[in-house]
Amino acid sequence: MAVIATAGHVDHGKSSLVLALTGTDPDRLAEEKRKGMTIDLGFAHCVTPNGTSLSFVDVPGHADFIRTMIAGVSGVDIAMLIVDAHEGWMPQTQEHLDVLQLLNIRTGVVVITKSDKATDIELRELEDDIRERLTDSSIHWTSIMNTSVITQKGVPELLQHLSTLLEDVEPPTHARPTRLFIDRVFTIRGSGTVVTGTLEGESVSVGDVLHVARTGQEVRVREVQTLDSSVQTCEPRSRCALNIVGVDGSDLHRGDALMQHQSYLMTSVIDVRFTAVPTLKRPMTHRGSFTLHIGTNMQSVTARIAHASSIRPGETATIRLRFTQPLPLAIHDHVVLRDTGIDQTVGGGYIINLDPQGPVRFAHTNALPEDILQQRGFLPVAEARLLTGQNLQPTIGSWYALPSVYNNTVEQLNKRIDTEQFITMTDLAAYEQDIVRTLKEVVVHNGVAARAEQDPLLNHEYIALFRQAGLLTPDAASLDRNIIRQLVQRKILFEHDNIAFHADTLNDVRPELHALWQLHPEGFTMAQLRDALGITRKHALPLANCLDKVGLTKRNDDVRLPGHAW
Ligand SMILES: Nc1nc2c(ncn2[C@@H]2O[C@H](COP(=O)(O)OP(=O)(O)OP(=O)(O)O)[C@@H](O)[C@H]2O)c(=O)[nH]1
Ligand SMILES: [Mg+2]
Repeated sequence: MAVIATAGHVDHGKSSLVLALTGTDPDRLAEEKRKGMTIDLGFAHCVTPNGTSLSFVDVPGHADFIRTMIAGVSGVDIAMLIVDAHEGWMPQTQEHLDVLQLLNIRTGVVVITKSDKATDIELRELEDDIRERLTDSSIHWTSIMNTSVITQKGVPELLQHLSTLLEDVEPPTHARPTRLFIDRVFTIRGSGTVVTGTLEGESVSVGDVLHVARTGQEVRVREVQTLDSSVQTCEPRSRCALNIVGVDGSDLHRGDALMQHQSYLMTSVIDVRFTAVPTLKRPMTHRGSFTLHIGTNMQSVTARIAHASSIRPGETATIRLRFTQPLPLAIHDHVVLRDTGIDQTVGGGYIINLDPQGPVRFAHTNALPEDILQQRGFLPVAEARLLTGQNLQPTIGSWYALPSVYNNTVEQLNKRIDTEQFITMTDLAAYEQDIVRTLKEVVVHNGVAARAEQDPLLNHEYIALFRQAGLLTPDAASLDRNIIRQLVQRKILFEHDNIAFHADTLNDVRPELHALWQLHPEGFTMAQLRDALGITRKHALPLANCLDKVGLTKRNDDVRLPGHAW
């Protein structure tokens, strides 16, 4: 069930129209009643004579509350652009139209209100003016209707028209998991926390477990309401109130989001295919105090233009936006950018890359999965899915790579094993380890990969001996020096002062090293290493030297710092 949002200049009759349509005054705050002006979002719903349920979000028209307006219309399907018959098209009519278009709202109806205050000729002139202004609009404007809440003229017709529009609403082009950008939070005594918003993605049911995106807190849905009634399940793209357990109401606010666990990528850097609004007074540059609006969230951002120094009004380009608080995002999410310095909506568009890699001058101009994945080589398949929004299948193990990237790596590993004759597994990245096991005739034995027919040295008992010994390694001087030397040459063993360690043993102490640096960020001493591992000084010194050799540590006077292998 789609949601309908109002839009339009202050005092043009948005709230009065919602009241006339639904019987509910969306201005519920005392301050709103006193000032005769909408300050915060209002909500109302009704059932039309033919049985269709209509759900409205009423937004404020005053320029000071534009940020609230943007939060209110995000996620809705249908807009009612409201124009006062007497005042006609005004600045916020234009800015609200810009916002609706940037957020990719597909369908709308224009409503001329207060028709009781204008003559038929004036109304026709205004209709012509509006039609002209909307000629290039990206929104499908189905009708321009005249109403008056004084005479009730046009109100039943508008209700009828909205219900037919609802039937034609198309599902969103890009499927999403459940996400609820919160627009209201309140606490009901005895029931706990209630959050409301326009639901995206999939439905939410009683008993579902969701996560607060910002904090990762888990919440359980105790009750679901839509249109003021308790229901078992709330369908996407409708207004949704959730009574949730597991988080205090005071810990949540507008702009927070609930989502299914790890179903969106949390990021604070995005590339956006951005279009500057045609009414912008001068070209947009990266200089400006920008606020980014996504869903009901808004934050300060810095903007970098990818392939130019400025964007002229009406022009489209790729920009990179950085903000502070990571958000749960997907490609094709729509965003709006305002410059709070000049107090104007400068433009907006859709996300084409999340957490983009590399310098901004290499940013893409589209959201093609191949482009997104190309720069990333191998990555966990779960992450590849979040980045592209596609249900990709793993290439190897739990990894995903584009076929070209995968084939390249296979070729390189084959070459390497042919020239070096064997590869110590701990020298390889996790995805390479998975690939090596699949290479033709390659066997992995004692942590060493080699072609099956090869070198008996790789099966030498010393390898298993050192591997099993771990840190309590035997004195290499008492063993066959010739074999030890060859194993050291092949980087299966690492040796210092006749004490040798298997490569795997060195890698196995990663957690302890990590813990040591947590305690001693300035670097740990030999004594601290010895105590942490419970070994003798005789072993600690060679161990530290071998750790230096594999790059897990690096020496700095008397202490060890993280090496290049991290
Ligand atoms: N004559 C006449 N007055 C109307 C009509 N509709 C609204 N008004 C008056 O216009 C004024 C503003 O109406 P609102 O509904 O508060 O306007 P709004 O667009 O919601 O205003 P904001 O929310 O502050 O942007 C009120 O005094 C209404 O009584 C109408 O059809 N005819
Ligand atoms: Mg209002």
